[in-house]
Amino acid sequence: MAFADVRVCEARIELGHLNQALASCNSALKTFTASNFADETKETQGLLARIQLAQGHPERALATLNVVLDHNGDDMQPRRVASLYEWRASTNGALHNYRDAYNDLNEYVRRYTLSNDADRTRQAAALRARFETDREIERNALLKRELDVAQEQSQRQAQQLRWNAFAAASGVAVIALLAYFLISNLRFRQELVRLARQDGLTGLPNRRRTVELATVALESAIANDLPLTIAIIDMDHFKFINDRCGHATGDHVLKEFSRISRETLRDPDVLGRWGGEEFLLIMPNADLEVAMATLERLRTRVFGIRLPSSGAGLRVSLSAGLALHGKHVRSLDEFIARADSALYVAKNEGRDLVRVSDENFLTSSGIRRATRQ
Ligand code: GH3
Ligand code: MG
Ligand code: MG
Repeated sequence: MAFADVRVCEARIELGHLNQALASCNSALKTFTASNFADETKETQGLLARIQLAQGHPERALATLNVVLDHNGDDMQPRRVASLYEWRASTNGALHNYRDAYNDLNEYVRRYTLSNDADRTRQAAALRARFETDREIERNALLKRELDVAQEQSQRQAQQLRWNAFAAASGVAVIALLAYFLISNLRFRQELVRLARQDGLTGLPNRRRTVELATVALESAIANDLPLTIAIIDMDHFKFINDRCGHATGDHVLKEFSRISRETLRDPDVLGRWGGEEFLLIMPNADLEVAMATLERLRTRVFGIRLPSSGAGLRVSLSAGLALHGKHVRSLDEFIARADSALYVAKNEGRDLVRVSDENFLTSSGIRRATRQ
């Protein structure tokens, strides 16, 4: 209420309603004084001085203003002080105290400038603060936008990484699958090749493979002018062994023979299953003497193959026909045929024998001796 009274008082002074203004200011002054509102009290007293001056009591007005400005206005808000000096200048002017009036007017101008400067500084500071705030807000918005973009980018990268990992894993899986198929296929092919070349019972090269190996051996012997001897080996009375001891025993004998051959033969020698209980032995770089010795070793070892009790009185033996490569051999077939005919002789002469094809026999005295023994 007191604050309203002050404003009303001020308005009434402006309108020239001095008595009413006086009533409002006195009412306000009473409240401010009672409440110890020093600043407001002095402002109200300043207004009372204006009323006193307007009512033609400059001495009272001066006394009042002197009280208000007892600390040169240093105990008041600066913006209120300038106008107090202005009124005191007017009061002093009315009292013809021109010197004091002049001083007050100077003080008024100084205070006014000071308060104006302070206001401007305050406004500038407020403006600067607002700018700073706006700039901070803008920077925050920018940072947020950058953060959003970075987040979006990292999400995209994570997604891309997931895709890459998935693609790499799929690639690895496909490669592993392909490798598996490739290896399986390779193994399957190797197995097929093995089956196509190997005899299932004895593990020896089968007839087809034996022909290939014999062909290579013959070509090499011709090309390098080296000796080559072959032998057709046939189990004696094998049908009889089968009949007496059973087919399984016959199989066992054939497998035993292939095992013995592996232990007995020289490195370059190759034994192939020619068919049934017949075998073709290829002996590269072996003349008839070496070949005879090899056959003799085989023959002796085979003789030691044991048969079950059902075969009591039976012995495993072999007969063999030998042929040595020479001028008279024109083809592998002919070569084998010569060995075959020597085998025929061995069978005819009583079995468990090694015989040499005619031409070779005639040309080798050493063999003559060997076969006689
Ligand atoms: P020879 O002394 O005249 O050669 O008489 P042999 O009984 O050995 O000859 P033959 O040709 O009359 O009989 C060969 C026998 O070999 C007949 C066949 O059943 C047997 N045979 C052929 N292949 C196999 C085989 O893989 N396993 C067994 N157990 N027997 C076989
Ligand atoms: Mg036979
Ligand atoms: Mg036989």
